[in-house]
Amino acid sequence: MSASLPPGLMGITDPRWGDPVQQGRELAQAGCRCVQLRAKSWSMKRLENAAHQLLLSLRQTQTLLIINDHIDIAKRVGADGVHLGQDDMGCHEARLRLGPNSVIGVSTHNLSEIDKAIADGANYVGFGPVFPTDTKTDTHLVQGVQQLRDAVAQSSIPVIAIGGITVANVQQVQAAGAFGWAVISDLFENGDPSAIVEKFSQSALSFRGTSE
Ligand code: TZP
Ligand code: MG
Repeated sequence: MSASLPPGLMGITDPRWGDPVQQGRELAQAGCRCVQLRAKSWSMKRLENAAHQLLLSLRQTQTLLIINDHIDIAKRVGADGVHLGQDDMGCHEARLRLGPNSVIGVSTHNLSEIDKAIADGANYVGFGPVFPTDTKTDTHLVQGVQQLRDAVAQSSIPVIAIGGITVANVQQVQAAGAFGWAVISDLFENGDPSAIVEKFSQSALSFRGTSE
């Protein structure tokens, strides 16, 4: 499938709050058009199985499935793309393995990582953490909104903000020019992901209304 990245919310699964397949399905049903399957502690076999099941469901709502870390799983199940950290397989090699139609995203924390991701053929960069987060403790220093603004200005490809993004602060991320926002805990920690997806959608709509 040749897919293009939708703007707005990228919902990321997390087994801390339940079954990632169910999480992905619920996000898609609620209107989230891009789901990243992330389950760091899971075996390859379990993750591949989950990716396969989730993809079948997401196809029904034309929702993109991005696989965190695992190019081979993305390729085998026919997912739309992968998200790679700085310590994962390089984007250039991933592009050779996945071909031109896959969506490849790379986590970045500074302008030189953004330049490299672009040169290596990434379709988008993740940038963050924009705000403090408890979800990923080995992550870099908090970047803040001004750094996000600089990243957006520098990047010729979409910038997806990540790290501590909530319904309460997403308008700052939108105002900084981010193409999208990748979210974990705000979606799941209060037990009603559908309601939160709806709030993120409303926020994007009202931001567009005020910025036009
Ligand atoms: N990469 C940088 S911060 C982060 C990742 C995966 C965690 C984002 O999770 P949350 O709960 O939305 O802050
Ligand atoms: Mg990774």
